[in-house]
Amino acid sequence: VEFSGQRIVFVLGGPGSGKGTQCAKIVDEFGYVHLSAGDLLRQEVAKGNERGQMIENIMKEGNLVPQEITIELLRDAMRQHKECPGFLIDGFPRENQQGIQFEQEVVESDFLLFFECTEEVMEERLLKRSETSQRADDNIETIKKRFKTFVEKTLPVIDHYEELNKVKRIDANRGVDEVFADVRSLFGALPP
Ligand code: UP5
Ligand code: MG
Repeated sequence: VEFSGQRIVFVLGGPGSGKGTQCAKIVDEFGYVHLSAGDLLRQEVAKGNERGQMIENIMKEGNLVPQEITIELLRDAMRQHKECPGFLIDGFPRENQQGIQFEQEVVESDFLLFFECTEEVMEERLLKRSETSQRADDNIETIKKRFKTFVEKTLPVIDHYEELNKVKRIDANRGVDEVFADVRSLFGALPP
């Protein structure tokens, strides 16, 4: 199998729950490779070609990009890191069908790390970031649409993996360091 021996962690949580922030800290401490599906898509947008424009329009509406694109981007990125202990697949799968196709065609996940956070807290963080960020989806209209997509499409993914006993939940409403203290214990306790 292509990625055998490497731990595969899906990292989910609503928009602004702190997925990217916590993944960066896991990278520093545990040497995992962090692949944000959203970042990979934004890199495609930056190419400025026709496909990039299509992706940009979807993201501005808070909708989901066709999974064939995301899965191909993730697989290509994973192939560049054959030696790492594991992958943090951040912001993916966004709906159940995406997880099914990824696990069939790329690799099965070991567990799903879920950053649980209230919309009130997430909205405040994203609006604060919007003062300085270049992200086209950090405006109140798109933020509301991202929340709606998360509830309708992505929460069922959490339910699905919950049924398989593969969800590890973290209370993400707290400060960065408090959240990471829990994340650190979790990763520190994983079998080698
Ligand atoms: N911050 C973080 N943690 C904090 C804490 N504990 N206390 C206080 N502040 C905290 O954090 C967000 C902001 O909050 C930052 O300013 C941070 O400093 C602060 P971040 O770590 O960036 O949170 P994250 O959960 O990563 O938020 P992000 O905005 O990236 O989440 P989204 O899920 O909305 O964005 P993503 O990039 O994953 O997806 C964007 C779009 O791409 C989607 O809407 C969708 O259109 C598309 N997409 C797909 O179609 N398919 C995919 O598979 C993936 C994405
Ligand atoms: Mg992110």
